[in-house]
Amino acid sequence: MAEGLDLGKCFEIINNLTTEAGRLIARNNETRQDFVCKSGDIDLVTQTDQDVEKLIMDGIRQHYPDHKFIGEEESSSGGGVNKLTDAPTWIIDPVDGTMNFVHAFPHSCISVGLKVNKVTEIGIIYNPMLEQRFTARRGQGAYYNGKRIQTSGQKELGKALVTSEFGTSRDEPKMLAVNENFAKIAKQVHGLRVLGSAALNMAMVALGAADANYEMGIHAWDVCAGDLIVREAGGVVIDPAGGEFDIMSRRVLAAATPELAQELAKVLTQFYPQPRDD
Ligand code: LIP
Repeated sequence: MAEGLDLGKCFEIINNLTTEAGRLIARNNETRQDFVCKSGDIDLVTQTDQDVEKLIMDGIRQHYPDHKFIGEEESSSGGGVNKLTDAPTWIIDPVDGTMNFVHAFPHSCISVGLKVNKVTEIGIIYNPMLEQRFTARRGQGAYYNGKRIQTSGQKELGKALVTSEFGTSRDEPKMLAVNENFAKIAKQVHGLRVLGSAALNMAMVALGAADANYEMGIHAWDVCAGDLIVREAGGVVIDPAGGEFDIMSRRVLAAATPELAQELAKVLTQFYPQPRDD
């Protein structure tokens, strides 16, 4: 199914689709957005989330009717998360940082990754409010607005700027781990930042603007593009306990270097979100 797939053409198509979708997001971000609550009172969705996901899926289907999708809003509409197979699969968060979007706080983005044979070949993270476009193709480096980027190379936790999130659920076991980690990490690093977008947090690591990111509670669509972009910028993406990254586990740790990743993993209180995405 994937033999002979022109990944250069795929990249061009998704790049253009994210530009078109970005115009829709930026236009709708000028005012506060109406929203609906999904799994809880801080897990929001807007009509723009729905419209962007449909725009991207319809645009891809015009070229590749047999490609598969794992989209945040489609996955939340009752059918659950589609199973990831070897088929070319587009993993889409139409508006990552929907809470920011609702408040017209300009740190939201479209995050799209393409997996073929379960290997991520393309990643795009695009914040249209601030014209921040992060892109990567496997083996071809990571780029910010067309300029090659690389991680900071930071190896020491004590000198690291770390990003993480409170997340979009308030369930007690998760919040205990989140708060314990914030309290611990804040005492051991240069600084802790909460952007409100998992994908943009990872993009900051790729840019060298942050040195590490961790989060337990995210979904595959939050991290698919960021995983590739960080690695193509010379960073590492692992499980927050120090093992191999598992995109369906709802857990991620991205860092500028393996040394920093392992140092951070050693201090984190672990939380294992359920259900997984698979
Ligand atoms: C959100 C992320 C946020 C994370 C949440 C959620 P959404 O994505 O942007 O950083 O903490 O768990 O995944 O729901 O806005 O697309």
